[in-house]
Amino acid sequence: MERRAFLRLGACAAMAASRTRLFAESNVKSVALRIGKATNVTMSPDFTGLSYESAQLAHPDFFSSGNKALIGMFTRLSHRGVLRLGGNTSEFTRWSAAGTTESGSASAVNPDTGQKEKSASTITPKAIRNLRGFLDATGWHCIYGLNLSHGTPEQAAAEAKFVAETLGDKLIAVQMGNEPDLYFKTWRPKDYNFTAYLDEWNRFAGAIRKAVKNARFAGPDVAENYHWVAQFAAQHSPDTVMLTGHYYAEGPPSDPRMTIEYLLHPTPRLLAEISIATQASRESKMPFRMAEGNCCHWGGKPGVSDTFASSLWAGDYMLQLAQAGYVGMNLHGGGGGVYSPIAGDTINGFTARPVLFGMELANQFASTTFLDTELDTNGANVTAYAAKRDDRWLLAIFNKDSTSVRVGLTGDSSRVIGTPTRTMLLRAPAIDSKQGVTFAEGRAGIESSPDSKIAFEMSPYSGVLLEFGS
Ligand code: BDP
Repeated sequence: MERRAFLRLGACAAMAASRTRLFAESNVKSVALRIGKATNVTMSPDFTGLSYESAQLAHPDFFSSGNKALIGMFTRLSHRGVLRLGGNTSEFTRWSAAGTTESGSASAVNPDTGQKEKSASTITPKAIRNLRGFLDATGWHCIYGLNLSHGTPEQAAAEAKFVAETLGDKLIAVQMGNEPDLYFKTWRPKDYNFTAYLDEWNRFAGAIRKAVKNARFAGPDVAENYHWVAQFAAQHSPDTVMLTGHYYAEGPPSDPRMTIEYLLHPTPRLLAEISIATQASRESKMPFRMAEGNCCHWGGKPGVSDTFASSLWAGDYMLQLAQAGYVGMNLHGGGGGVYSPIAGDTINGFTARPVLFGMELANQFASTTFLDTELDTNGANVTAYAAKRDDRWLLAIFNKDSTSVRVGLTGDSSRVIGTPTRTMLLRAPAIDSKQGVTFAEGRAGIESSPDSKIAFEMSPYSGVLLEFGS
């Protein structure tokens, strides 16, 4: 006998009462999702990543095997992620083979919002040895940023040599420079262009190749000029193993247009960047990684980047990039930054910020192969992703709309009928909640019906992960 599985997925307990009322008023948009065949896109096992300022290394106890609390946060997110070190402060770090680290400053470094030299920016061998211990303890790998704008090829080569020898196969690649496409605004002449950058890059790469056996590079780590990615890909040398670029969904925080609503709607800029990045990646056969980004640049916007909206944004954004064929992405953070996925320091401990919960949801798709989907949103702000791994089927849906939606699965959905083996809900008391965000096993009230379709209801502003199969 055929059955209809009818699931009710609530965004939160607080919404339960109003949900009934909303449904009674038929204020529910019907959304139709058709799941098709497997694509050739697999989400890489180490897709999930975090990005920190290089200046964080000036506090060697932060990324160390002794920082159990931070190791716990990283492994909760993923057992195989990528830690990218860079940011504005990587343009000021100094390698000191004999040096001692500076003291007297806080142990956690916020996302950097300026272009000035920071007081603590000396990186010593101890920091790199400790970093190796941290990577071993977490199972994570590393992309390491070198100072291109204020350093010399010789300094970069000495630092890269120690980093490569110490991190071994934990090092994916080194990068030279952070957002060099914006150098023309700061420490280079106004006419600084890709050719000038490539010239510098080649001088640094040449020195590093002499010092480091089997050196591996990634780049160009641009802020926004993705044409540089295409140019870099076309010029790449065999030891360049990855293309990189950044993405901040909105900003600056002072702009009143930068709101939760803005964050939750797709932007043409993102689609344009994805198109250039994936084309460059296909043509050069090099993977592309979004190496640094988050919801709002200049450190994030309070009331947006630190709310539940950032959870829905992060989960949806990650799966969008994975489905497009990116090899990974790193959300930027650190210390008390507004958008930091993990906030805190070695003295006060660490806490999960809303954005981390969305990342946790998306990370469930690691190593799965995406399935074709067709979504008739009926005007609702909803996105959906389906994937499979062996005999497990995953479905993630984000209702970024202020109304409830009823999702009906149609077409080739026979694989995901019946009771999900796991139902995980991404929810919070409200879209602008800073506390009370959870990504946890939820209750799904299942009703049966005589056709083989699944339908379920989602509350406004909620996410769900359904798993089917063994
Ligand atoms: C990027 C920088 C990073 C900043 C971030 C921001 O690379 O260091 O923290 O912007 O402004 O451009 O939030």
